Amino acid sequence: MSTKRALITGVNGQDGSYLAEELLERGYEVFGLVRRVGLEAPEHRLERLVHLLDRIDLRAASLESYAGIFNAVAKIRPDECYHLAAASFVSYEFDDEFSTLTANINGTHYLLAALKDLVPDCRFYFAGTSEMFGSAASAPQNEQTRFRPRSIYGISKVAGFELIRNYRERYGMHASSGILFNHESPRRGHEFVTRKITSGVARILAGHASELRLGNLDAERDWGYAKEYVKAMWLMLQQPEPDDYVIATGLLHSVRDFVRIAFQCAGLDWERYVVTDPHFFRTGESVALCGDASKARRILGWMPNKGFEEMVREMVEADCAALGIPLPAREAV
Ligand code: F7E
Repeated sequence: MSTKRALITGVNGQDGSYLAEELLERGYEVFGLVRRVGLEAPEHRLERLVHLLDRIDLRAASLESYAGIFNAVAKIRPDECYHLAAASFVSYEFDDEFSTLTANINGTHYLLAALKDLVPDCRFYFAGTSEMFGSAASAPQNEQTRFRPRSIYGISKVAGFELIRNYRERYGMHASSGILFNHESPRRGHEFVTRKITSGVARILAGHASELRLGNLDAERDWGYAKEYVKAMWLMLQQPEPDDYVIATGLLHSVRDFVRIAFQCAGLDWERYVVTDPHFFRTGESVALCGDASKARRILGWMPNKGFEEMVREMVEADCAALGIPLPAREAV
């Protein structure tokens, strides 16, 4: 059998870089779409891919241009396509609404339409999110739970999700959506709370900062480990039939829990350093969402393994190592 070709959008993000590694290990030929500026400054903009640059084939294309996507798909002719690129920070800024909606919905539509016309047998993965549930009326959330998004990002993802379902039903495409709850790792972007905390701990330990300013410490999330979540994406595309799956741990932790464990890993008392700052509070954010991934477990044989505390420690260790500081010996957290 010839080598399978996989195309990843958002390949330079947290999930994209782990997925590229996963697919390379499985013998795939991996292609990534990146913006032209990314190729111009790879050591800076493609930092999560530096160790893979000689093993993956990066092509410049903007998801805002149908022509660009069409040309890239025509040249690559992928067997599997993982659409991870999106404006993914859950911003509540009014100005961001327009660009988030346009980029996320059009980008998904352009890519699906190009695949349908050029390689209709290509299997497609769409990165859905728990933000689609928003203020869900029931918990835990599963594939039957009604979407009630509370952010523009969530709304854009519901639109993408419906595009996927329509292309699956109308054109018979093998197109699946993962409804992924929060997932973290040392490669998480610094704008998200977990990485903000672990890099903040490292900076305090190194003497580069004396405080960490955060928003709502009572906010709760179902936080999993990104490396495990990308395996679920691959599993979805190996199924005989396309479908939608919730991927989650089913466990809730608060931002305060995360903070306490992260500081404890560094031998610090969090209450001496953390300052709550109204600037980082969100109005009308999603309720504490908690996923029920029993369908993924039953059909894909997928389940989360890494524990919450172990993940927090890995992130703190990585941020400390990047600053060249050893972490105090492990104590029970
Ligand atoms: O916020 C609270 C904040 O920005 C988590 C994205 O991957 O997951 C992610 O979205 C919680 C929220 O992630 C700060 O209010 C407190 O309750 O890390 P986050 P998110 O908004 O949940 C979903 C599933 C996605 O799909 C998204 O793409 O933490 N929080 N203090 C804070 N959050 C931030 N960013 N900064 C703070 O200082």
